[in-house]
Amino acid sequence: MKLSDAQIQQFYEQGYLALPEFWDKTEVAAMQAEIERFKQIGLLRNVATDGDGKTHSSTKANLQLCPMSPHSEFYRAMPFVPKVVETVSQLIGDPVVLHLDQVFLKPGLHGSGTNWHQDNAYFKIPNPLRGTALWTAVHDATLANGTIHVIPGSFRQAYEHSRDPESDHHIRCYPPEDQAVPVELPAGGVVLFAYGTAHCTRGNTTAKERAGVALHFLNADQMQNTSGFMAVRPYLTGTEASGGVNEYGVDYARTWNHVVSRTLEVQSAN
Ligand SMILES: O=C(O)CCC(=O)C(=O)O
Repeated sequence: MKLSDAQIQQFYEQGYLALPEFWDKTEVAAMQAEIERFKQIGLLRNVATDGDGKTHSSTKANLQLCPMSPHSEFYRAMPFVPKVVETVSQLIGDPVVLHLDQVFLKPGLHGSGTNWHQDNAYFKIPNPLRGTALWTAVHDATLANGTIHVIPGSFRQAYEHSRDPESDHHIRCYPPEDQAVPVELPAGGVVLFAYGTAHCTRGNTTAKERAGVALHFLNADQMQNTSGFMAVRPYLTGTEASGGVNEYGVDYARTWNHVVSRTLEVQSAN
């Protein structure tokens, strides 16, 4: 997707950019179907705790799968989609490398949020604007169901992080919450936020579940010393990019529409 100069400037100055119309209805249906399959086969893990960072909560649920790509052709293919690659490349520059993929699902009424953090507290890249998440609202993401919140401009400061007692493995920070901006999105909308941008999600107070899929990308010049969450880190632009052929033997950049159709067919047959 070609971005305007104003959109690129917004990312550089505020550290985030929302694109409410990104994925179409069929793509969103396939995302939902694949997450339903994850649920059915028990791949989503509740990372919410009772507040001691260890004992899993009996009343709250923050269901996570990280990474998704080893379990799903659909999510393996998603980062290679040309509109993803073009959008990310305009914000962090080439060569773009996929760093991580994950999903969080908040069940209705007892879905809990993911506390404030900067992704760069995990990833530690030298320039926190040269890595970005692309967070997709798999269902409509609203204030009531705890959509993502960001703190504009927060990439300029690295906040201190400590163990998050409400999660069994996350860390969190305590940024100035009065500066937080909620990003409401229709299903299929995305928000890109730099690795340095402080963000969180809130609890889901509605009866319907809500999922968010995050793909994380960095510029290859930032790769040294980054922690290795994924065994495979495909190049998405530059001379080493192959649309997925080098890593998976499939040109996902060209066959995305087939992957989407196949995903929907498999789920409707079950
Ligand atoms: O969707 C969520 O709950 C959190 C997503 C997130 O924090 C991230 O991708 O870094």
